[in-house]
Amino acid sequence: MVLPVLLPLVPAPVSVVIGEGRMPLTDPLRIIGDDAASDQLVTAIGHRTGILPVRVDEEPRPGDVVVRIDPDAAAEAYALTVGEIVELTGSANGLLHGIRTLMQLLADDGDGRWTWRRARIADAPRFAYRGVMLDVARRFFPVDEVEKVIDRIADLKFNHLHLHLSDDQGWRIHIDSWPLLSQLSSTVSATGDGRATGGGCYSKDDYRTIVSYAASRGITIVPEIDMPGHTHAIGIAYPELVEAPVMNEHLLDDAKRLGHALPEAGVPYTGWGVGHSSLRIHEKRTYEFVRDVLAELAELTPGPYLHIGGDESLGTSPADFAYFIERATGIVQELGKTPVAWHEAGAAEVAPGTVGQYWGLLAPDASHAEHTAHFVERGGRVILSPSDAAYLDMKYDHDFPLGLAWAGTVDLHRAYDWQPTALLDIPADAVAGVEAPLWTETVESLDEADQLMFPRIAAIAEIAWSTSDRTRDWNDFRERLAAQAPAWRADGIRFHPVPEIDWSDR
Ligand code: TNX
Repeated sequence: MVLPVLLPLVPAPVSVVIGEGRMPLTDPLRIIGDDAASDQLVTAIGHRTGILPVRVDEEPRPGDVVVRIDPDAAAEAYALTVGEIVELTGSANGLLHGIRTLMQLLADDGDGRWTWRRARIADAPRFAYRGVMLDVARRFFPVDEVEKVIDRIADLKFNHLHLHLSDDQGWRIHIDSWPLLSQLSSTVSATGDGRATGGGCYSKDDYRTIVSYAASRGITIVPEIDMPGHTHAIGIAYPELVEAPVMNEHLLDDAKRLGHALPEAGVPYTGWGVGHSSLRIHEKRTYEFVRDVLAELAELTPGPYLHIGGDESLGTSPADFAYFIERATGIVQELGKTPVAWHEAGAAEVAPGTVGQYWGLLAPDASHAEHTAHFVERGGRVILSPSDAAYLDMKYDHDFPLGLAWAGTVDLHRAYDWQPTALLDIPADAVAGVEAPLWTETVESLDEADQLMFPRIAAIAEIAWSTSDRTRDWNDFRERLAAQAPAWRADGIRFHPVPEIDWSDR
């Protein structure tokens, strides 16, 4: 099904009735209703148009915007009518989504004249989990940049931000009970050519700031401590927790080709190799560490999830890996949180209800599919991050200067054209949702992150939010997406102007 006339909305809403003509924004523009949502709408309109709306508490009159909580609305649902008045109702988070839709209905008619496109919209998400992952371990993003990423993804109706807080190259969150991590394990970030730059680490207050900023935008933070592999940085502060690096062929080849240094115990690592590090699986102290770290993170994190990593643990034997994963997911559960782990962890008897994150290909390798399905057998659900479609760090094409290409190149069409419930042989209701990870080995700035994220992140947003697989339409999406360019430019988003889209100037 293709919408008969297009409204420039991304992700596409569940139902749209397009009205006749446009309604001019009044001056002053009056906003009546719910505080949290109205305040954000005031800021957004002011920023975009230069018209600063006023909040009033009066009976609505033509031209006003009315924003009201509907106690009966489903979790993230909203209804929006742009007629003689603009009327938005929904759940608390539904109102936030409605505001973003309303902002996409703003049209610049030239000469400083702003109008609303008239429409009646009813909307709610397809998947409850719609995520983006930011790798702050390879390249540290300070709080203000994380907030900008939160704004960007909230505008596309994502509701989870997964922070990859630790990896071989750095540890990015202060832990009171293991204080050397923030002092010694966070001193460098990797750069695009494997050199080191200044690193960084979130204090607990920084992290709380991120959590509450995200919450005010309807976004839940999912913290990840990657274990038992990807743990080289831990060994810089606490050598007794980590085995000596074990080289693998791929790492050696890459290091040679790229001119990167090899991992060396106790020395910060800035290469891109994976699979060389492992926690010491049979030391009692390892589990004191895991418990302390996860307990402090659980205490800081109001959201339900703690991600324990579990990917690419090539330096850990399969038996040790399985033993570790069982214990670590069990610890998360004892702390009252839901464990999340990359799909390899499905080789183990994960704690019941553990969520698996699939990062294999669109054509799944049999063992990846099997490991992922095991989470479902254990009563958990699955987050889909197919690397050859949803990975934001894959190059658009081989000439693109940023990103990697180990999963192939991912142009916009490829990011858009896949079907979450057809990917693995698991029941449709076992799919919790979709997540687009941005790994940052090649990323040195927010501008560079933008170029990799945008516009592909909008394709993933639509897959996660909009209707069923059948009703998605590429050409329709292309037109709606083209219309986002002016707002993205106004927000300072350095999107990559992919040739598949005829980008709009206005
Ligand atoms: C694989 S995907 C990784 C990361 C790398 C990424 C680069 C996954 C769970 N692990 O360690 O950063 O490839 O694309």
